[in-house]
Amino acid sequence: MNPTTPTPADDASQLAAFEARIAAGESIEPKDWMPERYRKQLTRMMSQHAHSEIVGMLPEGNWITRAPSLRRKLSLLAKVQDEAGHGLYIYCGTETLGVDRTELVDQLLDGRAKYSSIFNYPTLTWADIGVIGWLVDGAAIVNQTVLAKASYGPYARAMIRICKEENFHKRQGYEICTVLANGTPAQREMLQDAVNRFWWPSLMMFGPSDTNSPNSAELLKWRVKRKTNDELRQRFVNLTVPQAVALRITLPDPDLRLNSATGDWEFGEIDWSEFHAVVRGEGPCNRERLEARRTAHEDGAWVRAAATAYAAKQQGNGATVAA
Ligand code: FAQ
Repeated sequence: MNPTTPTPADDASQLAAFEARIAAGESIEPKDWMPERYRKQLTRMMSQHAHSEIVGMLPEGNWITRAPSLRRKLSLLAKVQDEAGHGLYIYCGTETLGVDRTELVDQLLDGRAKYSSIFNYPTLTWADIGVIGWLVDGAAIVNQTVLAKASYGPYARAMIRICKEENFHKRQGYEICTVLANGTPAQREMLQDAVNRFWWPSLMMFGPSDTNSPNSAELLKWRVKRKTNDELRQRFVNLTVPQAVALRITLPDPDLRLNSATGDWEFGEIDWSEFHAVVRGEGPCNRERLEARRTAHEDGAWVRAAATAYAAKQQGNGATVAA
């Protein structure tokens, strides 16, 4: 046997030591030993997350040229730019697991990779921009605040930084909603329509119900996830209902009611057939989103070529390549 090949006994003891570290709340770092499944699960989840941030620029990017004032345009530009930064940051984190970013981007562009279902819905009015900040960033914060305690160090640290920016995004979105809610009847109507369209897709961001979530058990065992999909979804609903009440906006769910015994806002059944259709690529904008990413990738080829040539030239000169 090759002396570097771990024996089954080595594997078992390495696995036990790894799981003891997780149980003790230690952070796993890139050079630490980790089971192949842990590496695979993290690569899957982190790359999907990075793709979501990048594709997530498109629905809001659609409104940059049509923002109703210079102030709104500046903050929307900054927000969309932040999402690009989050995507690149998480791609870097994924690379610490030994995978090449080019391969991850290829998986996105040829349709093999998943990204969040929410970004396959269109942004039809300016109110959608407020509602995305309020609900979509709001949901992302609920999910990512918990991921900031994930067992994999680079991912957890990325989440801490990203959540700070997402909080700002949520506030700018909610502020847009507040202005519309206190505006003309037409503005209130536009806001209500946006909430009607984005409420259920926002709940779907948390993934399938716990009884139908094949990855959860492993991710919870290894403390990548610290809460289940349904627990986070419920937390989001509990936090959001009072915010809708403050806006005097109706959430489009006749079954929504407070359970005074548990303190939870109980909600109606999610349309899982819609969720699965969007994840399969059959949502209203899946095709358009991928097409936009492919075009952007092709248009950016000269930038990648120039950066590579510049790096090679600097190395040839013995100079340090700028990060
Ligand atoms: N859309 O077994 P589970 C943002 C897939 S960032 C599409 O429960 P898991 C910031 C799932 O991948 C939003 N696919 O999976 C922003 C799996 O497929 P696979 C993204 C979904 O991993 C704001 C299958 O279903 N955030 O919004 C979705 O345990 C504004 C079975 O599901 C993250 O990625 C979905 N909604 O739990 C940007 C956070 N849900 O790979 C711009 C990190 C599930 O087995 C503007 N990720 N699937 O073929 C997570 O927390 C988890 O991965 C979940 C899914 C909770 C998303």
